Amino acid sequence: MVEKNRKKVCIIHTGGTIGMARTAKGYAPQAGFVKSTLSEIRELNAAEMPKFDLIEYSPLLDSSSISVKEWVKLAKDIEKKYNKYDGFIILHGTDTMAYTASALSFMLEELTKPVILTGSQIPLCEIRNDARDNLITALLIAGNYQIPEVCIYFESRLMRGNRAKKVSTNQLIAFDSPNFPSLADAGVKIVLNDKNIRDPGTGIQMFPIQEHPIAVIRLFPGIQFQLIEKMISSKIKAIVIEAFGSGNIPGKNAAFLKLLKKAQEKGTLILVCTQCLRGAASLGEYEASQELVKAGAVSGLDMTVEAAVTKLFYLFSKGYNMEMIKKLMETNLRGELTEHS
Ligand code: ASN
Repeated sequence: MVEKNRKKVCIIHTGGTIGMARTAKGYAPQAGFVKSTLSEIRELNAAEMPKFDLIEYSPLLDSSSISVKEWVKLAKDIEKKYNKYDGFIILHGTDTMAYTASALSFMLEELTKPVILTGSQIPLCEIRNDARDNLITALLIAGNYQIPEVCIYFESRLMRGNRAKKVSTNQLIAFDSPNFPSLADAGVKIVLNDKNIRDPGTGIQMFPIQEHPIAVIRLFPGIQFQLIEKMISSKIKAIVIEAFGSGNIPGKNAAFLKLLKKAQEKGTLILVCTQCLRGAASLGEYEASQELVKAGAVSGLDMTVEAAVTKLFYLFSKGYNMEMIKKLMETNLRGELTEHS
């Protein structure tokens, strides 16, 4: 009876540390390794656990090699298998997990089921690892809870994917969601934070995104804007400026003002995010952001750069005109930002 009612989850393995094995060249993805290891984890057969199918991509990738092509493949596979499963798990390297989660949050429109990315800092092949717990809890959540969002599960926290950020290379708490609370916390019990979870969509619609010519410029004192100005041409569609504090720039720097003017003349969208981990870009708050306001810059508010970049790809792929894209960049589409009150 229980067997009949058991939920079904599709696990898609893309690569990353979780399924790596020791090789002569250091940890590297190994085809078939996750499958054989999962068959040895007794708990996965418990009645409370959902049943699962495992799909292994080939080649398995360190996530530093994952890009738009893989995002589209993932989104298409999820769309194809959507009706067969109650939820989806994506095993993914941690390095670019927040980018993939953000991209999927935009591409998987009108989501009604959980899509949870997880991975680990230590591979499953090691005696002491975070892989086993991350996978078991992510599976339990994907199978048993109706969370219609693309999420990241890592070290006891379920986070909205487009709010998450990798914050540590060596701690097991590798991710944070600095500007939005957890969707669920897995302590002694798994506690859902219902009020933070988005309402379900009307039924999946997948929109494939493409890459577009955009650039991210992180400001630092002493930056030579003359070098960057050369990059601005009518070919570049948007620049994301990672500004200081609440969106401030060296407003008296002639080379930077020249760059802003050139971007404006070429019709390049100027998006301003903050370098700070927490809080938002708030243009006009300080005199030091006035030149951005004058240049018609758009505020990235409290979006992560990962969300900002993937959202730009999504909106440019939709073919909207520049005015519409500017408006939507400041609009909450998937819970990725907090709108001005
Ligand atoms: N380099 C690995 C990756 O992103 C890191 C990890 O998964 N912990 O694929």
